[in-house]
Parts: sequence; structure tokens; C-alpha cells
Amino acid sequence: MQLNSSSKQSESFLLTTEPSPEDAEIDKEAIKVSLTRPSLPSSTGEGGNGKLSQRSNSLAFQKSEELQKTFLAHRHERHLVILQDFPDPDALSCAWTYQLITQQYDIKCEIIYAGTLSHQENIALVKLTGLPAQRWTLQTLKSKDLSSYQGFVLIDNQGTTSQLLTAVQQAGIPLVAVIDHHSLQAELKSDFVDVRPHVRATATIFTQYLQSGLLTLDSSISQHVKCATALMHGLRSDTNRLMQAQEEDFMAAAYLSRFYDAQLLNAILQANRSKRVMDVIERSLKNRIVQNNFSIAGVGYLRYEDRDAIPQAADFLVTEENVHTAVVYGIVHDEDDELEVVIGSLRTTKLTLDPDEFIKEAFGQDSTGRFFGGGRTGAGGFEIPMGFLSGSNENAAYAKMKWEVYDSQIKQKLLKLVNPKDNPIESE
Ligand SMILES: [Mn+2]
Repeated sequence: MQLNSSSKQSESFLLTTEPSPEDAEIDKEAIKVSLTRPSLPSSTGEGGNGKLSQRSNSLAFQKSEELQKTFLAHRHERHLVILQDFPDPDALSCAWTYQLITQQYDIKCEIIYAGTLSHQENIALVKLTGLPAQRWTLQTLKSKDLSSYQGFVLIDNQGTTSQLLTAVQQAGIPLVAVIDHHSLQAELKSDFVDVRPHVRATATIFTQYLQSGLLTLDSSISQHVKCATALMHGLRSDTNRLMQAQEEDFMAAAYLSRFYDAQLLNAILQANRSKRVMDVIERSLKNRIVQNNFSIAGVGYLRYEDRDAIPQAADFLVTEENVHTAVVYGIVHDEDDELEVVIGSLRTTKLTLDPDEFIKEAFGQDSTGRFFGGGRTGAGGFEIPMGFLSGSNENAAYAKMKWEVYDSQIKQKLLKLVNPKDNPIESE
């Protein structure tokens, strides 16, 4: 699994690098690193040696230089920074950092997402730091003059988790940059690509850009302090409070520690869970089945605004003794549009389980070849649109029947992978 993801990474690296004569030496070195390193440090526990940090530094530095060239080529433009529909702190903080960096090149960025800020900490993050993200639904998009944007950017995602992508592509806006740490989802045609699946947070990648000089942070500028705090929050939340952090992530946190506001971070983390989120967690606990160290729970219907209760329930279920992986899912409905979608989250502490592979194998692809989900180290998610079956839940018997069908289908698909006797290949 690791071998696979690291070779994919070197592939994208080779494709996106245009070596100039001065860079030839560094390129060879970086390529050699990714090719001769069968397992990147993510799960082997190695990575404490000085050579590694030197190498990752040179990759970070090279990427920063490449990114700077991209900005120079796009000066005075307007860009859309597209985040996943339900952006997390890693995505939000990195998009803000991107916006602050590009201001120096007179590039005007608007940070947009189609869904909602669901997690109480994300709402607190945006409110307390004044983080400039905007919600653009598909309706909002129609009211905008998209021809005024010369490019779009994907941060902490590769477009597979945003409803906005298709419309933006159809408007003919070119992709300028992809910066992410999820496994490569597909070859993307972009001026700049920095996809590093072995890095635990996109915030680490962005902090490295800052350290390479793309933006000089200044503690006397309040916006810089707030942005550094947001990055620290993003880095912590994607590394399970640094518990899964690797050397590079710690180095990034160390750098941010010079600028961030510990009290502000504490205020963000103090945000309380709503009663409805607590109810979903309770349902997950009640409904869970545990088989072969997998805990699986369907939580029924929940409102769009409470969608983030699903990953929070998965976070909770994975803490049970003898459980290494938790999958929680439910039917999320948008009351205005009568739209329904099955949304699920996976959390795992099993180092040999690749959430991206697991989810793709469990649920497969839709008719257009798009996977229903994917993941990164330790976490994954999926979304299955319900199309024609959406809505009409005022008929309680129908709603119950519909839930039971989806619940059984998802359980069947998951248990095929969980249960070794049905699938001897997975029985290691
Ligand atoms: Mn992330």
C-alpha cells in the first residue's frame, strides 16, 4: 500500500517538474529520493534521521521556488480557491495562507466552499480569526460572473469533494495550483502540483512555504498571528493533536510556535458540541456492531448542518478497546432542496490500513468513474448521492424502509472487507 502511494507520488512529481539547468542537480536528488525510498516514513516509524529532513527540506524549497514562478506568471489575476464542501481547519488555514502569500503578487483570491461549516470548532475558527472564507452554493455560482476569474486553485483536496468543481471547469477557468496531502486521485492538468501523501497536514506544506520565504510572518501584524494560529489548529487537528505527527509536522509546529496565539487557539478548541451532535454520537454508540476490530454504525437521518457529527462519532468509536477502525454513516438531508446523500467517515489507528484504498474498494465508482470517497493517513470519507430516492420522508414508513435498505447495503459492502472468511486476501 505504501509502496503504491509513494510511487504514485513520484509519478506526479516527475510529471509536474520542468527542470531548468540550474535545478537539474536538485531534481535528480529529489527523484532519487522518491524512487529509492520504498516506504515513505508514514508508517514505518523511521524518519528521525537528519538525511530525511534535509531531503524533505530540499523538496519543500524546490516546490516553493516553483510556486513562486507560478505566482509571477499569474500576477494581477483573480483566482477562486475551492475547498471541499465541508472544509476542515487544515483546508481553511491553508487557503488563508495562500491568499496572504498571493496578495504580494497582486493576485486576488476568493476562498469558497459549497457546503457548510459544520464542526463547532470550525465555526469558532472562522469567527474568532476573521478567516475570509465564503459559502458559495451552486445557486450563488450562477449569480456570479465567472469570466472575471482567470484561474482556480484546489487546497487540501483534489476537486473530488467539491460540488463547485464541475461548474468552474465548465466555465473554462483553468486550474492553476493543487496543493494537497491526500493520495493522488487522478492526473490533474495544473500549472503547479504539490501533492505529498506522506505529509500529515497541508498546513505542514504551507508552513514550509512560509519558511522558504514565500511570506515573512511578522508577530506585530495581527492577521499574521491569527493565520499562524489557524495553521497550528489545522496541523493539530489533522495529526490527532500531533499524536500522528512526523518530524516535518513537528518542525512546522515549532516554526508556527513563534507566531501563534496560544490563548486564541484555546478559545477555538473550547467550542462546545451541540445537543444534536451529542445525540448522533449516542446513536452511533447504540447502533454499532463490532467485528474483527472494526466498529460499524449507521446513525439514520441527520440535518445538513449536523453533518460533522459523523466524523466526530467515528473519532469517538475508534477509542473503544479492541477497535482499530470505526466507520460511521448516515443520510444527510438538506430540507430546502429535498436532497439526500449518504455520508460516512472512517477513522483508523491501524497503520497497515490505507483508508483511501479501503473506501475505494468497499464502495467502488459511480457511472462516470468517480469514486464515492477516499482518504488520507488514518482517516477517510465517502458520499453516495441518493438521487431519485431523495426526499418524501414525511411518510415515516417509507423513510424507515429507505434507511434500512441503505443501512444493509453499506454494511454488506463493508463487511465483505472486514470479514476474512468472505475475502481470504484480506485475512493478514
Ligand atoms: Mn488535511
